[in-house]
Amino acid sequence: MESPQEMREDAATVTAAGTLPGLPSADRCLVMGVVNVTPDSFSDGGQWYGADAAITHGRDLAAQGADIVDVGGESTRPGAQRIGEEEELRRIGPVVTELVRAGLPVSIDTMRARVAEFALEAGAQLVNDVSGGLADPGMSRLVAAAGVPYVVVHWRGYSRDMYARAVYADVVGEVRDELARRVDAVVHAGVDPGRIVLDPGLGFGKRPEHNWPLLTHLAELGTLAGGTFPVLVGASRKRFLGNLLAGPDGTPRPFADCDGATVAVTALAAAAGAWCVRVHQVPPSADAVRVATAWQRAAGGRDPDPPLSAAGRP
Ligand code: PMM
Repeated sequence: MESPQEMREDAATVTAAGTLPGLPSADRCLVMGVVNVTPDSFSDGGQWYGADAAITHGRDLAAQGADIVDVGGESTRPGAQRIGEEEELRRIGPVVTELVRAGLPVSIDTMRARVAEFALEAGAQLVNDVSGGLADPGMSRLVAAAGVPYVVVHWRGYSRDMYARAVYADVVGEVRDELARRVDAVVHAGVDPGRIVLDPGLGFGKRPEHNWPLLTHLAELGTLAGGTFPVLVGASRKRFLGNLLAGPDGTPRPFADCDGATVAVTALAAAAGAWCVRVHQVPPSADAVRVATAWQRAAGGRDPDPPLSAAGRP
């Protein structure tokens, strides 16, 4: 049997090929559109709370160019209290079912194995676990058995008090080491390393100043013990962007006015080789990915593939 390190080296091959099973080809950075079926997410709280509104929103995001729609029923904003499993299932159930039925690649954003199981049975193609498998020991086993791609996010604990754990001497090194430990754990539980995506977990147990070095070291974060993993970046509308764009009196820019900054991060992350960006506003980030891809090709960093329009982007 291969060691986790050997398996990670195999993963490098999968990443180089650019495709994860069941998901669109990654010959460019993918765009994941966010469908928060919550009354209280910081970034779009309540806007898509009802099932009908969320389903329409998911379809709209896909029509606008989202490669994947990420459905979540539990807010992870700083200070958020957890909701019950039944409530989470009630929120995401009809939305996942209908978006899958509409033929869209659906990702389930949950820390709970039972919620992920429901979504996978309904046809979701990816599990996005902001706890990186720490919140529910059943999650890795479920993902292993299902054989689906798994986003392992860096996380140090629940949102209600996550800033208490936001203490780093070397944020890039610590996040990388902690992600490596999570990869070892989930691979040990049976997850195929070729299906793992890593995510630095911007804002999760991180203060604004911690997110910037993570963004500027994406390649380092995705390279563990000789293997390279695809990296997902979730910067959209996060508080560190609002802080960056604060007014002269120091008042942070409201989240909905941070989409320009989000697009800038998309372009930079895509040019740095991110596998996917998770965003609320799809069209400008889809455009930014096209700019970054053209930029990389002109710089010799990507194969001169056909234009994205020929690869399925509207
Ligand atoms: N951030 C949020 C929720 N889910 N998933 C991944 N993989 N990465 C993230 O950074 C991430 C996530 C919180 O943001 P939201 O409330 O705007 O959805």
